[in-house]
Amino acid sequence: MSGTEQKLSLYEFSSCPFCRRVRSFLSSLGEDVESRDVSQSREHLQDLVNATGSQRVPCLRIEGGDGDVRWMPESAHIIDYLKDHFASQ
Ligand SMILES: N[C@@H](CCC(=O)N[C@@H](CS)C(=O)NCC(=O)O)C(=O)O
Repeated sequence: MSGTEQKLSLYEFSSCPFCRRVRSFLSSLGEDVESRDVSQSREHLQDLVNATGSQRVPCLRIEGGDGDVRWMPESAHIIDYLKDHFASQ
């Protein structure tokens, strides 16, 4: 990821079509965002549930340079965010 102070992680699992949509969009941008597969890691799943109150994926975790953390569910919202975020670089 270039030119940003934000650290992005995508909570997802491979057979989820909404997750695949986000992944595919990231690929089209040529961006490499850390994947946190909730079907492979109990810790990632627990972090997601603790933060959002739900197991629903995809969910984008956005950590700002100041350590502030936001959690963004909904594939359409994530894609809009990625468009804005990467288009501005
Ligand atoms: N409208 C959501 C749908 C996401 C969704 O339904 N994800 C499924 C997996 S494909 C899920 O996490 N289901 C478990 C749950 O909702 O707790 C989006 O576009 O992101």
